[in-house]
Amino acid sequence: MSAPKVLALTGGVGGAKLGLGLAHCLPSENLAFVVNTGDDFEHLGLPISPDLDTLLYTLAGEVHEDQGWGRRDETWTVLNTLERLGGASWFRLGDKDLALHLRRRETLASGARLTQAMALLGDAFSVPFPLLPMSDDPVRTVLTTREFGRLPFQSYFVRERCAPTVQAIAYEGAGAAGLSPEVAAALADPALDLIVLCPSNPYLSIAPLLAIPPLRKALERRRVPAVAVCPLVGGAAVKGPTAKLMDELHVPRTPASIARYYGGVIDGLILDEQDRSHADAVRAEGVTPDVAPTVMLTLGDKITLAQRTLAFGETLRG
Ligand code: FO1
Repeated sequence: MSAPKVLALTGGVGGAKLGLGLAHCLPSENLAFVVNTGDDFEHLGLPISPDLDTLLYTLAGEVHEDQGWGRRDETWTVLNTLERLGGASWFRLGDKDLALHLRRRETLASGARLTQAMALLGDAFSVPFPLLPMSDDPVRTVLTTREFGRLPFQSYFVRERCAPTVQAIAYEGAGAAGLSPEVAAALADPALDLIVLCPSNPYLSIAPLLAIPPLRKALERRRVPAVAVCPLVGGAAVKGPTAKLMDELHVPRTPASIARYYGGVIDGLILDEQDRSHADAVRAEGVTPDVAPTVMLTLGDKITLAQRTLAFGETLRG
């Protein structure tokens, strides 16, 4: 049987882990990524795209394994010097990472779109898979919090360490954002077999994609199965604020809530083995459940989950 052609929607560290697993299972022409840019912002005069870079560094084998973001073997001369000069150091950009940001800024300043800038960086890191920003138009995730009122994403996530209580989330600019030619082509590809929603934070990493009207519409009108991997294990998130956010948004921390949230854009949801007892509740949401080990600690775990995801997609294709 030939390898399926897969489009993976992703953002954040959990998404990149499954992305790496998929990259080990599929040839380069059979896998493309559409990546959240709601976390993007400008800092120190540089355009920052954390989820694109996390995926780039992960697929290139350059990611800092413990953090899940940034580069391994990083050095911090510029940031430490900047701090001594009274500059902002709360958002940690290492020396090597800064070089990438300078290159991206230079490329964008020459008139390139973000998609083209990422293609150039992907080539530079020998990553053969397209890493497509969800849009070339700016979309910014903004949280309304009890303590601070309106907080841009990175101020909430990094500066305040996700501590503020979230009352609402907005994806500013999403309503007016268009599809790049590259994302439009990937969604309309007649050879496509499967769409995968990676185990990213649904509210922070996947929702910005779904808030872009033509992207949501294309997913709703899909002609191939779409499978999500549940980011919860036993009612907790493997990493990050998913469970805390669900509490604050008064959503039960269950796989059925994730199935409901993704209603209309997925056909199947992979639950962790610990959550086997939730399968019927997921089915009641009109989504087919499957059960697999979803905690990805080793490369082997990532590849195994990717294989299970592809096999589940194959089952749903019938
Ligand atoms: N995350 C942190 O927790 N602290 C940081 O200082 C930080 C810096 C940073 C720099 C570049 C980059 O690409 C990512 C960075 N991240 C940092 C991660 C990032 O904020 C989050 O992983 C995502 O935005 C959430 O998906």
